[in-house]
Amino acid sequence: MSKPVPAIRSVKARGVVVPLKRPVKNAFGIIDSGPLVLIDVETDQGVTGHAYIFAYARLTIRPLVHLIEEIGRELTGQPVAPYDLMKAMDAKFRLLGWQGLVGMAVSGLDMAYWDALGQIAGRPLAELLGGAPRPVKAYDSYGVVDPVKDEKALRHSLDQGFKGIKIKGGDGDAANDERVVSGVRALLGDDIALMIDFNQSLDPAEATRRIDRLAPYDLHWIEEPVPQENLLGHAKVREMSPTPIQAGENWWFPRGFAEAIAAEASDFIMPDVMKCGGVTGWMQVAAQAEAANIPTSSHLFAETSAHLLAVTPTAHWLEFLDFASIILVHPAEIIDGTVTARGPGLGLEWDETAVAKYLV
Ligand code: SMN
Ligand code: MG
Repeated sequence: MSKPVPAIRSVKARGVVVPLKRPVKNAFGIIDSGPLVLIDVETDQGVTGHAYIFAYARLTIRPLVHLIEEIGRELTGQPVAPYDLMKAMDAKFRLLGWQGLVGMAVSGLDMAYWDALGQIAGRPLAELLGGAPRPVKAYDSYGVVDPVKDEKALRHSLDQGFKGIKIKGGDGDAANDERVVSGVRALLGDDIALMIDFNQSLDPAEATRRIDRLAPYDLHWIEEPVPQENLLGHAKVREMSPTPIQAGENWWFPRGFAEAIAAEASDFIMPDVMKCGGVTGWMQVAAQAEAANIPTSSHLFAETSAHLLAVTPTAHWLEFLDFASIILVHPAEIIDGTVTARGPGLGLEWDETAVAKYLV
């Protein structure tokens, strides 16, 4: 006889705002601290599943904590079964819609469920999903940079073995983009992948103009040139672009990717595990990406994404943009420009002293 499925005892959520080593300036403003929500799913097997989500702003921490705990109250006593959780949440939020804070809460719960299952099995998530942890090629993700002021930091990234660097564009005019890209390219040399992220700040015509101007600098990808919901706009820009287009951090759940892929919006995709439906949603996105032959990278969440990219057939790059290290006992480690997933589960253990310090 098989063992009973573990059940939920309680769901707790806490908000923290952590300091960042490097603020992330983008086309619309600056992220100068890390507003996170930590999720703890206690099971009846003596194990508590952990996951964190990124609230984007201080303002959304409390609503997210509330959503997670209120949804969690209804889950108490039910099995730790992520697939069933997703089915139940789809039904629960069908009329409301689950994009936005609700989707972030649901995806976070899914991640914590998987973490609990991994801990109970005593195995890393990548193994539960049929693979094994392996070194995943990572790029160091910057905000807006100045090739002169940030030279030391960029050189440090190279010393860490990163073979890719992402910077932000669109916070000034096209000439400024070119000044920054040419300066950074000169500093990195020809063999490092250099990506630029416009964070949805351009219209299709302007995006095409700027991308043409940046063509001599051999960019690896152009990210979110136009608003994320403008799939046709992405497709138009892509058609004209000499450089591959990257997008996906703001597409919601596997359905969002199905629509984007059908629209031929992007050469590459980079699902965000907190917006694509957690681990369960990611695997469904990865299957679509394989079928459509689309290189797949991650957005934020290096610790969890290292597990997922290890079992993603078209795995491309892991984004390293560190928000959580400071509250983790075992932060993601960069070894020769790669990150290897750690278990058991997602490998997330809270440093409670740090959590107490940054709790809001
Ligand atoms: C980004 C999004 C949200 C927070 C930080 C950075 C950015 C990226 O779009 O691709 O990393
Ligand atoms: Mg981005």
